[in-house]
Amino acid sequence: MYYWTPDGRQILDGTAGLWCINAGHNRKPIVEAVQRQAATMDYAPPFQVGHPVAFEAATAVANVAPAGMRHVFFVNSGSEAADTAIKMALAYHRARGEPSRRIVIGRERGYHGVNIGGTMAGGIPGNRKVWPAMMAGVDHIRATHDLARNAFSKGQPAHGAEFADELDRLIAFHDASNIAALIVEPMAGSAGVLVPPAGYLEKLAATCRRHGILLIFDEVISGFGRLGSPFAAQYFGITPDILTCAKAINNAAVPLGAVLASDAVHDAIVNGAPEGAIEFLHGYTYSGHPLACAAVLATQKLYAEERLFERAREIAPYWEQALHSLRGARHVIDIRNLGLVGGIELEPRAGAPARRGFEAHVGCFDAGALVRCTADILALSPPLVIEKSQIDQLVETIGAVLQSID
Ligand code: PXG
Repeated sequence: MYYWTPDGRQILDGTAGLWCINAGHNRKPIVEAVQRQAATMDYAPPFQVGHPVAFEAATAVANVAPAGMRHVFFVNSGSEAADTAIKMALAYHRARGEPSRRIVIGRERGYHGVNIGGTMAGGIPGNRKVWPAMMAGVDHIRATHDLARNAFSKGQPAHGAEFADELDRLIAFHDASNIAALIVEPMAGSAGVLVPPAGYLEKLAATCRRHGILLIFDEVISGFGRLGSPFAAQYFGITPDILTCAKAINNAAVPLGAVLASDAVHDAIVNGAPEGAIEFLHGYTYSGHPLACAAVLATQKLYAEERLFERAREIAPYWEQALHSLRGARHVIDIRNLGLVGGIELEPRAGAPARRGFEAHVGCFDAGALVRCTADILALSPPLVIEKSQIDQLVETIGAVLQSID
């Protein structure tokens, strides 16, 4: 649960590194699995040949995947997963004889990494403005943030299912025959912890299905227990067509991401290729890297043995109540939570947006706790092994720091 600074101070990790160390730091079974693998087989090519550890890791991921999503494509990061998912969606429509379906719809404030597809489908203006229109044909639905109606919601906010109607507007505008996919984080993380309103994701999924648009869930943050279930897809009871993940897949021990595909997506692409041809011309030198895959196996085993996803679910009510005890604290204009995720939105300082959030981040670090800040929102996502006393420490630290800054 801790980092130590070079001068020996202990820092409580309130962010699981960067939403990724779900089992806690330096877990022995994972460390040893990576060491063993490095000494057994350092590398093998993923083109034309394969190796057993990659297949075992794919099976381990498929075993916790939403029903019907048993096809796993390994990449090296969440960004590569997003771009791979987008290419997969276009390949699917082409294989089925609908090559006009090329537009990808994202959401404002969405984050899908920093490669070309993810940058364009993402909805963070600062991340896009230097590279406008690198990928033709993206559009965005609005974000669901609605402080006026939903401030201090516990869990899913009550208001805002109608934000999903934005998708109907874009379908009417572009025509469904030109739209390949909708990509969203089921719970938006990086841009400030935006929890989907009740009924919103259900509406998006139904609209996609009705119009033959693939639904891509970016579960790079929400995957592997963050919400108390293997994926957000199971938490919300909504199965996408394509799902991206990374980070906690192997406790971030070695870089790895994955794209999961439904049978329909897999079969259309693979069965649609001429006999003997390469089905999906895409892949990386390090896809299925043995060290990363060994870490997947050890991590998934640890999650199961220690029931860490259930643990997250069990401790989530305590987490919620502790976070919301900060209601009324200085500068706080909203608190939101889901699973083991928390967002604390601060009133921006007049004329200096993002400054107060950054000072809170630095103040917490000086006081022995690591919290993320994204503009004036503090984002929390502790390892799933956090104890109640550590939740108290985190919340008390934040409360004291907010009191101390202007
Ligand atoms: N999708 C989502 C939903 C993410 O959160 C990525 C894709 C990209 O993953 P890679 O592995 O390429 O970084 C992410 C990454 C933050 C923060 O401040 C979050 C991420 C990265 C950097 C900062 O919350 N998530």
